[in-house]
Amino acid sequence: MKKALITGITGQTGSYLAKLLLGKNYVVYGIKRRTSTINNSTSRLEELINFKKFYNKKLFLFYADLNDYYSLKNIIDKTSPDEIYNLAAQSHVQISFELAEYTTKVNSIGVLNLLNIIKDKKKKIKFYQASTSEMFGNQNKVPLTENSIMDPASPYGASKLFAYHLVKNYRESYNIFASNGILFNHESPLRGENFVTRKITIGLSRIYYGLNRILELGNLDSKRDWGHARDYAFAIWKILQLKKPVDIIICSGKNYSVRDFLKECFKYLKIKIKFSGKKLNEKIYDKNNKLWVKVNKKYIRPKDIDNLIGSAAFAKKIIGWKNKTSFKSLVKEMMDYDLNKTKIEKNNKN
Ligand code: NAP
Ligand code: G4F
Repeated sequence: MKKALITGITGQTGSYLAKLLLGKNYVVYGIKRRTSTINNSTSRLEELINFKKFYNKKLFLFYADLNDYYSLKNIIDKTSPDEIYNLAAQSHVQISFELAEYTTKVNSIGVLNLLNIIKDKKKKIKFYQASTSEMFGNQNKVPLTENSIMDPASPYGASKLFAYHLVKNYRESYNIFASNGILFNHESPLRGENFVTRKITIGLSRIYYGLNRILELGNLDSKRDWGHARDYAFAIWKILQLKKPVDIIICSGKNYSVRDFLKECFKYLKIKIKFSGKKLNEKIYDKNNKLWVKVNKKYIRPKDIDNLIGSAAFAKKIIGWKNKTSFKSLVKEMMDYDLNKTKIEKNNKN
């Protein structure tokens, strides 16, 4: 029975990965952070924690932090994993402009801590690093490949690029099995509520049921290559099953703007809309002139990436992976989930 340690197990992709590995009969260890509200921190793992009969003996959570070297070493010594998936990060790009030092400490030095522990172990541990398309920044030549120039546009992107290079350097210097999965945006009903897709599906659901009045967003023109976190968790696992470490892009190969995402959600709701104004004055109304969405400069970043789109050709060749969930199905699944959740909340209020 294989043993895996997942950092970031309480996050979106970590929870999908945990479920996948438990289904493959792994023993799964995860780290969680101390929070003032105990249940909130593990809410995405509720299904796995509550399904005791099946998973109880195979899922174990420990308190640790990427910036607490001793806590990480202690857990790795105790559990002796075969594979470590490092998904923990301060993962919000806009917030990284405000928390630049903290983001760098977690996303860069945290990775260094893990690599140093692995380097000193006798046991060969396979290491996965959650690298990102944000490392590329604004590039004219698209689709982006593993050989594209990397020139990040945020403290988050820079912190992840530092970690990406550390992974390559430790692999080459100390012969450890360490891979970078360069993942493009992946979403789901478990996506953090302040990332744009989930903010939209929650925001529109709440306006639909009369619980909120308006949704405020930032840059509607930027394009992202969006996939489903469940599909991407599968790719992450496949990357660590290879015989040799790699640096590899995982993406859908298609991109859409934030405005396209909004349009698809309104289409799902069967609400006809019209756009008015430009840039900071842009607004979206329905046919009864009810205002649903407006741009607020608060959500515009000091610097943004306009156009992210990747090529999944190398992933197809090396791990036989191809994106499964279409943009339309992704929107549908997220809207179904948030509309249903909001409906229950509304009924409980009445
Ligand atoms: P997420 O939902 O924000 O989850 C981040 C996880 O990291 C959470 O479990 C969080 O714990 C944990 N964490 C944060 N700071 C930590 C620290 N100092 N010590 C230990 N744990 C810490 O992110 P995600 O969407 O699942 O993404 C997973 C990883 O992939 C991240 O590294 C992200 O940067 C990277 N990535 C994501 C995407 C994407 O589109 N989703 C694309 C490329 C790369 P709490 O639950 O306590 O906050
Ligand atoms: O949903 P986002 O915050 O995701 P972003 O910045 O692309 O980062 C995500 O994907 C990366 C992979 O490329 C990950 F590495 C990272 O951890 C994270 O998961 O923003 C997407 C786009 C941006 O251009 C942003 O300016 O949506 C635009 N946007 C417009 N209004 C907004 C909003 N983003 C957020 N979060 N909130 C808004 O109100």
